Amino acid sequence: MSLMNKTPDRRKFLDSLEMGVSYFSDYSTNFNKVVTISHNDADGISCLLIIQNLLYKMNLAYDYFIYNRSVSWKNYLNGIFPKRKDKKTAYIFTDVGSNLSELIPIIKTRPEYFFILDHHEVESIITPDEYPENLIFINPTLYGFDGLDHVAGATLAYMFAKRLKSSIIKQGWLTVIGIAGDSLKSMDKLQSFNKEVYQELAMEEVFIDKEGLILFGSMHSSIKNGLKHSILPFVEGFGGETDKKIKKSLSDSGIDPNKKVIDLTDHEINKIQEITNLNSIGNYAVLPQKQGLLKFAFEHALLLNILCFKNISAALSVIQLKKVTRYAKNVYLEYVDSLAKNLKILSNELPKFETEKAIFINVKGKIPPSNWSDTASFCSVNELLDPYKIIFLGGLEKKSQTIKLSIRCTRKFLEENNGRGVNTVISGIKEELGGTGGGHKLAGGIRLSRASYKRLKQDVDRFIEY
Ligand SMILES: [Mn+2]
Repeated sequence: MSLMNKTPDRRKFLDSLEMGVSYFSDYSTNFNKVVTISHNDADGISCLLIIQNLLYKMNLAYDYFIYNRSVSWKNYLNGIFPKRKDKKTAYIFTDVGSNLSELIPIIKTRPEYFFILDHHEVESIITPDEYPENLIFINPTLYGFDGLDHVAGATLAYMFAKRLKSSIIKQGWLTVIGIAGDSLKSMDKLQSFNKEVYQELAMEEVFIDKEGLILFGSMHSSIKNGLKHSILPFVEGFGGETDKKIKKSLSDSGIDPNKKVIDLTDHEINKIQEITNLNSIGNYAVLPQKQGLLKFAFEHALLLNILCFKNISAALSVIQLKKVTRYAKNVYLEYVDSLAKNLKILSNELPKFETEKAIFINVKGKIPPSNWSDTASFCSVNELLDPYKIIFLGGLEKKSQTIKLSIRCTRKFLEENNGRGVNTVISGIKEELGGTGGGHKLAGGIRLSRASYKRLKQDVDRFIEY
């Protein structure tokens, strides 16, 4: 079953949103406390702050937790629920909570109300008329919207909050961070609710929408660093190269290597396009109340995503700061520097095993395992390899003696394969070859024994075509 070809039903989705909003509004006078549970990424943290601002405006006491999906919902919530059941507490889940086959059995046994605002595809065959009465489930993917292209978690949280307190518009910059973090494209390419909310917030001047050369990952920096550290697009021939080489190319074309990316003139941009084959003019969001790296929505979101894995409390603090800390900035620079270098390695020197539908890349010893997943993701969004093939990137993991693979495909691949994406392929592999793993349409991962890996390589097209 593919939701991709379904035309979104806007009316039905908005009805369900309004219904959820009026439930929350009606019951809120009975709530002593509202607990938000959100996802550990930029979008999730943006959602959390939007909801906390809402609860503050509604004079409701609040608390929060971050869920990183490393344990089951049952184990996670057991650690959160108080011993004494309290009807007067409500729970709001944002950017998580669509795993209904796990959640509904838990929610059924609880006296509290649960509001779930999520944009991930629903993992359950339970139909809405079977939801327990204390669950209010708002998810645009149920009505044919695409959770990646049409509506970010923060867009949904904002639409919910704005209907309860319209002054939440002032915190709309949080929504822009969520959108930038989840959509991985320039802002002129937004669609549906993401686009509508983005335009509304630009009109309200809570952020500034600008057009220019897109070098995401390094919009805050000089053109020299921009070409070197841009991860979207990755600039072949410049990304991950030495300063000396980049400076020379720029100087030879009469461009000051130290000029800021955002200050480049049209003439200079043209020159850069000539020497790089870059074709990335687009729109980006600037947050005027912030400074340096944090001024730029994509870079701000990327920093949050990096910190969510390294140091979650630093992520929660950075989003509330005007200026980036030295610690966070160093973490960020180290990240984009190594990611750009990895993308360079990937786009030229590595041996690949290719079939009609798949590309296997063994990066063991070339790229550290902690970077495999992000390298695979940005390899895919940048289409560094054939976009009509699935990428299997990984190698032997020493401690487990298993083959660990990050698996990615592009939108183009999905269109060619009737919406059969990474998660479907992983399910098929697990069924026949064993192993552990999972994912969504565009991204996922699996661990296999060496013998299974060998069989997978021989038979991969069959798993993909089914
Ligand atoms: Mn999200």
